[in-house]
This record gives sequence, structure tokens and C-alpha cells, in this order.
Amino acid sequence: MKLYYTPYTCSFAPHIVARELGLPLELRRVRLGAEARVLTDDRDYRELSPLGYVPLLELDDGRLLREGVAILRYLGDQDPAAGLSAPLGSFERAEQDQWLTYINSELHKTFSPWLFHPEYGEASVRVAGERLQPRLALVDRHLDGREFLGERFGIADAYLYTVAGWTKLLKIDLAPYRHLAAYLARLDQRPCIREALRAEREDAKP
Ligand SMILES: N[C@@H](CCC(=O)N[C@@H](CS)C(=O)NCC(=O)O)C(=O)O
Repeated sequence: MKLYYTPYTCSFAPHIVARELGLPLELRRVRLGAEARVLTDDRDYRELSPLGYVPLLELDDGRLLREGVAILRYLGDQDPAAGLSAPLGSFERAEQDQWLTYINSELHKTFSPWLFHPEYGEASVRVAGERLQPRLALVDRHLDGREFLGERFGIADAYLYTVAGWTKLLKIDLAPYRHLAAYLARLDQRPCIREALRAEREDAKP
């Protein structure tokens, strides 16, 4: 399988999951933007992903899967026994979907104007900042007394770690969200997360 990715973006979440499960994954780095390119072979990335965004998963038979949540679920389901993807039909799975959807639509997309679309302008950055506060607070309350979003580390944790980690890039003070801050610090130490980070750094070397 190939994962089309860009360092420090949401594509880090499926990268973490693939490593947690020991799935064979080739990294294909993408330069985002109006003229998005696959850097390994200087290919026009929009031929693969028409809107030019990561992540994108390419299976060994050439089939393509877009959308981070779908990719996370697909990867997690490759090894049900590992428990990263909750069992089909269980309430736990519905809760996991609840978090995946929340992270995608309420957190990830609220960060977007800051990180990837400066053209949205100052006003949208201010509004995004205001919208983010209650959304982070909700996650923070949930993590009070919990190690992970669910009973164990799962695909939604890989996504939350990635997206909430952008608070560091943007220098958003996490002091009001101490449970979330502690959660991120714990996951910073998780071996597969460290390995994924190292692999993306190595891959970025000229
Ligand atoms: N709906 C997509 C959105 C993915 C997305 O926003 N990716 C960002 C990186 S985190 C991106 O590639 N942005 C480039 C752009 O919008 O041009 C998903 O959830 O996978």
C-alpha cells in the first residue's frame, strides 16, 4: 500500500495506524498547493486526488481511497484482533465513529483556514480560533480520567493526536485543557508515533 502524505498534516493519522498494525506502507510525499505534486516522481497529484488534498491510500491493486476517516477505518479493519477499530455492530464502534466525525468536522476543518488557507484572511482566522475553544473543551472534559478516547488506543486517537497537535504549531495555549495536554504528552511517547514521526523526517531529507 502507498500512503500519499504531507508532513505535519492530517495524513499523519493513517500513518500512525499503519505502523501500530505493522502494515506494509510506502510513503509518497506530496507538496500541497494549487500545483500539488507527488515529490517522489514529480507527478501531478491532482490526477490522483482531484481536490489536491492528503491523505490518499493506494492499494497494491491500484485502487484509491480518499478521505482520512475512511482510510483510518479501512486500515483499522485490516486487523480486527488488534482492536484499533472497534468491532462491527458494537456501541463502541458507534462511539468511535462519533469521535472520528467530530474530529473531522468540528476540529480538523476548524483548523484549516489557519494552516492551509491563509487566503481566507484574518477574520476567518479569528472566528476559527473562537470556534475551536468550546470544541477543545468538550474533548478535554471527556479525557478527564481517561487514557484514550475509548477503552484502548484506537483509530480516533491517532486522528485526535494529529489534529490537536496542531495547537503546538499554532502556539495555542493548552493550559485550560490540561487533560488534553496530558493525553498529547502521553501519546508523544508512544513508540509507533515516534517511529512514524522519525520516518516522515527521514523521508523529508534531501
Ligand atoms: N476531507 C478531507 C480533507 C483533508 C484535508 O483537509 N487535508 C489537508 C491537510 S490536513 C490538505 O491536504 N489541504 C490542502 C488543501 O486544502 O489544498 C479528509 O478529511 O481527508
